[in-house]
Amino acid sequence: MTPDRATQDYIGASDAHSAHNYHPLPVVVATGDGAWLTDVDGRRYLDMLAGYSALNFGHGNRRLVDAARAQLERVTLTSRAFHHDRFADFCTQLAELCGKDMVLPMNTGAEAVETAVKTARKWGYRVKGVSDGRARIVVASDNFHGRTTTIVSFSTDPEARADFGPYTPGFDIVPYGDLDALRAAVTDETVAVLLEPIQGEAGVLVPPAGYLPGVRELTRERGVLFIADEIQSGLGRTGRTFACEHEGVVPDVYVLGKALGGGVVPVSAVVADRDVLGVFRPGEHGSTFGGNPLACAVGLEVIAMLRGGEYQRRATELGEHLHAELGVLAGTGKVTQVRGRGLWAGVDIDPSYGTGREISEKLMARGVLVKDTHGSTIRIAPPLVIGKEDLDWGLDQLRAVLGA
Ligand code: IF1
Repeated sequence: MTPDRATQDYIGASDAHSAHNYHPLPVVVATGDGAWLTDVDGRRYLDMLAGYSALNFGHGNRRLVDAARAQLERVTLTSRAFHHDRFADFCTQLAELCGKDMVLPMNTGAEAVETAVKTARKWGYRVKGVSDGRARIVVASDNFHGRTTTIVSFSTDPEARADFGPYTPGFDIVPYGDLDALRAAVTDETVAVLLEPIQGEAGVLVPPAGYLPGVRELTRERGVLFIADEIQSGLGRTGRTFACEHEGVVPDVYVLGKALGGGVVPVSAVVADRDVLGVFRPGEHGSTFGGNPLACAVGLEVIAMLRGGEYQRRATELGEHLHAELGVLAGTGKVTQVRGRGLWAGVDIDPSYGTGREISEKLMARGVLVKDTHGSTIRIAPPLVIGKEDLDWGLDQLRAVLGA
């Protein structure tokens, strides 16, 4: 595929003076509206990635843009040195959405995961009574929790981890979905189990039924915090507010990000009860931007939208349709496996059709944007506002690429 002039110029300019820590598809987006993007050459694309679920409510969502604009005209940043008048509502309403007592707002997902790690350690020393410096956290293989030096220390992906040591100690890695392995890894010095309720980067991996309830029971028995990284799985994507809900599980700590900022600003948070988040005293943790007025205004609108349940319903209904259609493709053998929940799918393509990257490029040529992950897997996660006809059109393009 040969991108035309404007696209080529943009990509050349981008490559010249930016670090090459990404290899984006050769599309240069200029504008967005709902589930659709338009590039600098005027071509339209259906966005079936939605910023890895940061754009659950679509591009240019009217309610979110209006909330942001109104707050832009008032005040955008105070730092936490002063109070501001959107903070209390944001924390109260997010805590209520999660059924918890307290919120600690940050900005990116990785910062929220770091915050959860610090919370668990401090809770371990001050509440559980673990000896100083001994706290351990159990995590899963093939996890993705972000890119800080501590977080990549417990990654099992060489690409994410190699050459970034020395690594932060204190983490034990067990196979995802294996309750016996988890049970064997928990000791009296374990302060937390940190998991994605559905693993995103691993290929939208749903754990075996009963796993999350098993983790809940085990952590409760052993006096260990269950931290659910719902940064990607949460806030409507799977058809529920939280992916944990599908298994009737309530973790001790929710880690949220992505869609919490409505695709407008980075907003993340750790949400837990007072016996956990109450461990922090002034000066022990924070961020210049965390909980800023603009972030709170947008986050408040996101929470209000989730409270209605309409997006969760759409994710359930469209998700059933998506998975039914992908199931038919799987029947042909051109797709070897489909995983996921709600409007979220990891689709393993028969490798004879090419790598995930090659399939993504072919879809792009037909006006559909997705992102590959390991091998010949593509993930499908359109904005929850996508129309059924548009979703069907996107699936038609996938069928066409596979000659089905
Ligand atoms: C990139 C993956 C998705 C996450 C979970 C924390 C974070 C993420 C469950 C950190 C971030 C992103 C980051 C993005 C690609 C993307 C991703 F392929 F890398 F794994 F979505 F599947 N917990 N996920 O999924 O959040 O600090 O980025 O705000 O390019 O690194 P962040």
